[in-house]
Amino acid sequence: MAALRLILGDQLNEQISSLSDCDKQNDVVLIAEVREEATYVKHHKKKIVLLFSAMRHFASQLRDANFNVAYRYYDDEDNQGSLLNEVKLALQRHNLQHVVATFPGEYRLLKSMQQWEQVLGVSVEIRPDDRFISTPEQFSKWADGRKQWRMEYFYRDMRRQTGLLMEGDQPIGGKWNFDHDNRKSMPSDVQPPKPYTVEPDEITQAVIKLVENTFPDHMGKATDFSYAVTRSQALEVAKQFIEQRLPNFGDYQDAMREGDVWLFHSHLSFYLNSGLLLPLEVMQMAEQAYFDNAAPLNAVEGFIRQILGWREYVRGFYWHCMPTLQQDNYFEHTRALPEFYWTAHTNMNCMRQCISDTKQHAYAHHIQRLMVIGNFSLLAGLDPVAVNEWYLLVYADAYEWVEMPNVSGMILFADGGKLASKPYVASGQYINRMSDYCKNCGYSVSKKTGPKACPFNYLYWDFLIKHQDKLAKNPRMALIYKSLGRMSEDNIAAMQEQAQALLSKLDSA
Ligand code: FAD
Ligand code: DLZ
Ligand code: SF4
Repeated sequence: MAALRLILGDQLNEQISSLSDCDKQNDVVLIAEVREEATYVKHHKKKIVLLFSAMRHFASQLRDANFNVAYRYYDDEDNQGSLLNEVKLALQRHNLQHVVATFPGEYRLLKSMQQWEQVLGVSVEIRPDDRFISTPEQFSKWADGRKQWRMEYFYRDMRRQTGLLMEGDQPIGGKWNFDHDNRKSMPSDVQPPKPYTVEPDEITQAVIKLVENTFPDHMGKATDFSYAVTRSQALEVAKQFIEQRLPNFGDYQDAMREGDVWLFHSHLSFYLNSGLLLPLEVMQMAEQAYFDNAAPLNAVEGFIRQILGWREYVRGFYWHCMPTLQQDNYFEHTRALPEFYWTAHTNMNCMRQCISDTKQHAYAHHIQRLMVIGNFSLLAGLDPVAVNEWYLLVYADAYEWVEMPNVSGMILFADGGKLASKPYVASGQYINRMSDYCKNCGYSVSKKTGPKACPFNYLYWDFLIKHQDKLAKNPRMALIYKSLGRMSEDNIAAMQEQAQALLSKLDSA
C-alpha cells in the first residue's frame, strides 16, 4: 500500500527507519514546518533557524535522490499549524490511507501520534528509531533488574554490544574509564582552535528572515547564525573535531574559560540530535583516530563514553521514567526563575558568562550547564518545571528525551536519586578551580559570609542544612556533613541568614 512517510524536524537522515522501504514512485515524504512544534516552548531563534534550514536542505537532498517530497513552509497560506493537521491534509491531497513514521523524541508527541489512527481513520505505523544503539525496552529490562541505575554499568554493556574500544570481551587499555586522567583546569596559554562556521546560503538567509519576523519575542538573535545545516557540512564539523580538538577533549572536558564557549568540545549535539549525523559513525571516527595514533585513549574513551554512555543512558531513562519524570520534585522546590536567566544581568560573573554564552549561541558546554547554571538552579530551590522549560528552549540541541533527564535527574535531583547517586552541588571553590570566572567577579570566592561573599558558598551550605533529612544518610555525602558538623553555630547562622536574604531578594524582584 502506498504510504505517507512523515519525517520530523529531528529525523533528517536518509537512513531513518520511516524511509527504509520507501517506494519512490508511489509514496510521499512529508516534511512540515508547523507553528505547534515551533512554539510549544519559545525555542531560541537559532534553534528554529537550524531546524528549518536543515529541513529545507534535507528535502532538496531527498528530491535529488528521486523521493517524492511534500514540503510545507511555515508561511504557506494554507499551513495547517500542527503535524496532525498537515498529515491529514497530505493524506487527502495524495489520496493515501497509510502513514509510516519513526518514534519521536518527546512523550507529548508520541501520545498524540498514538491517537492518529483513531483520529484520521487510516493505519499508522510508528517504527523504532534505530539511530540509537539501544532501545527503550532494553533500558527498561536492564533497569528493572537492579536497585541502582548507574550509567557506568549500562555503558559497559553498550561497549560489549558495539565492540567499540574492545579487545575481545575486555576494554582496550585494560580499563573502562580514564576519567582519572581527565578533568584538568586549562592553563591560560592553551589556545583552543576556532570553531567551524558556515556562511548562510540563500535557503538559510530566507529562514533567518522568517524567524526574526515571526518569533521576535523568542530568545537570542538569528542574524549571526553560522551552524552547519547539511549532512556534508556536519560531517566537516565532525572531521575538524577529530583532527583538531579530540586529542585534548579528555584533558579539558570540564574546564571553563571566559569568552570561549567552544573550547575542546565537539559541538556535535546539534547534528546528532537532528539526524544530520549518526552517533555510531561519529564514535567510529573517534575510535579510528585512536587506532591511527592521532588521539590518546583517555580522550577517545571520554568522548565515546559521552555518546555511548550518557546519551544512550538518558534516552532510555527518559522513556522508562515518563510521564512521572516531568512532575518529580524531590525537594519540593517552587521558586520562580530569576529575571537574570533571561537577561544575564547579574553580578555573579560565572552566571553572567554562562547565560550570555547561552543567549548568544543557543549553546553552552556541559560543565557550564551542569556546575554553574544547574548548580545555582538547585541551590536556589528553583521550580523543576520552570527549569526544564528554560533548558528546553534555550539550547539548539534540546529535545525532551535528552533535556529532561539531565535537568530533573542530573542537576536538580528531582527524581530523588534515580539518575545521580548524589546531588551535583558545589561551592564557588569548584567554579574557581575549573574556570577563570572568579577573577572578574564582584564577589570574592574565598569569602563565605559578608557583603563580598560568593553566593555559591553560603547557598551551598544553606542547601545542605535545609535538606539534611533527605541527604545526610547518603554515604556519598558523609564527608560533607562531617565538615558541616565542625562549623561553628555562628558561622552557620550567618550563612543561613545571608542565603535567606538573597533568596528573598530573588522572590521580591
Ligand atoms: P561534547 O562535550 O563534545 O560531548 C560529545 C557528545 O556527547 C555530545 O554532543 C552529546 O551528544 C553527548 N553527551 C555528552 N554529555 C551528555 C549528557 N549528559 N547527556 C546526553 N548526551 C550527552 N545535551 C543535549 O544534546 N541536549 C540537551 O538538551 C541537553 N541538555 C542538558 C541540560 C543539562 C542541565 C546538562 C547538565 C546537560 C545537558 N546536555 C544536553 C548534555 C551536554 O551538556 C550536551 O550534550 C553537550 O554540552 C553538547 O555539546 P557538545 O556536542 O560540544 O558535547
Ligand atoms: C523543534 C522543532 C521545531 C522548532 N519545529 C519543527 C517543525 O516545524 N516541524 C517538525 O516536524 N519538527 C519540528 N521540531 C522538532 C520536533 O519538535 C521534534 O520532532 C519533537 O520535539 C520530538 O523530538
Ligand atoms: Fe561565581 Fe562566586 Fe566565582 Fe563570582 S566568585 S564567579 S559568583 S563562583
